[in-house]
Amino acid sequence: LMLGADLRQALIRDEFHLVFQPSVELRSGRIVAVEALIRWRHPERGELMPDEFIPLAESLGLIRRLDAWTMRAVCNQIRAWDQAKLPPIRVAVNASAATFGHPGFLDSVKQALQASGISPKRVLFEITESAILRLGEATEQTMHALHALGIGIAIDDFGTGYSSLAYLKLSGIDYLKIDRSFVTDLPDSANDVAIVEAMLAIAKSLGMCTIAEGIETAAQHEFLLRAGCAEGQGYYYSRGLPPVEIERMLSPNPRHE
Ligand code: G
Ligand code: G
Ligand code: MN
Ligand code: NA
Repeated sequence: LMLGADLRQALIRDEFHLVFQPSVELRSGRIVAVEALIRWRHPERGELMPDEFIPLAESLGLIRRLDAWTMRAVCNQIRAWDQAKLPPIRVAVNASAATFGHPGFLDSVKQALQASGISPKRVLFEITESAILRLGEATEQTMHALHALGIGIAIDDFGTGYSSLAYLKLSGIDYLKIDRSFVTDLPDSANDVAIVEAMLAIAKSLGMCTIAEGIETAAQHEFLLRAGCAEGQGYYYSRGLPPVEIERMLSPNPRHE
């Protein structure tokens, strides 16, 4: 309850910042994207993680303002990286169901893009399958419109939503992000091997790109590479990093320490 009052203040006092977790092309090891992950620098409690305040923001009706903050911050970051002449990587943005399903969402996205002057192709929205299921018909239109703008759409935590696969027929889905619960026990678990191979096959036949989450070991990386997964994210490559660290990793002439 205390934290809820602080959250309203935090939006005014601008206590949030983003870290960026690299997404690596498995074949080449190149960073092709980053996922923006919000953090709250609480004046007394220190750095808070999203699971400590996103559910609160959702229940207090503050999530749209928080997600709008993230979107603006991401657009500004992309512009800054462009001005610094870094390679044009994609930046993935997590959006809650309430944000994605709101009638004003599309306009707010367009506005953020226009204000920053960045290309829509640089932005990818991550939405969970449970969120898609909760939202129904309006979601299809939103996804279609975002896709038409050139913005990418990823299904986050794929396989964990207790949902049917029917929503995969919706147009506009570009990426499936295989949830880390299926990656953790690779390659030893025969069940997870079978499930992940089936997910990769579905994605391939539907023309979607694949990203595996939570890769922590070389063995997991090797398995996913051989199985045909396109990209990977996880502590094996990097945790979420502040912008300067991303700049250092992407810089064409890295200064070695
Ligand atoms: O590393 P981490 O604890 O940051 O991420 C936890 C979860 O928080 C992720 O699954 C992600 O979906 C969610 N998350 C991170 N940043 C944002 C954000 O800006 N908005 C929303 N709605 N969710 C976020
Ligand atoms: O959006 P999403 O729910 O996927 O958010 C990613 C979350 O997963 C973040 O909390 C991030 O810190 C966490 N994460 C990223 N890479 C790894 C990893 O390799 N292992 C584990 N255990 N967690 C990870
Ligand atoms: Mn995500
Ligand atoms: Na995820």
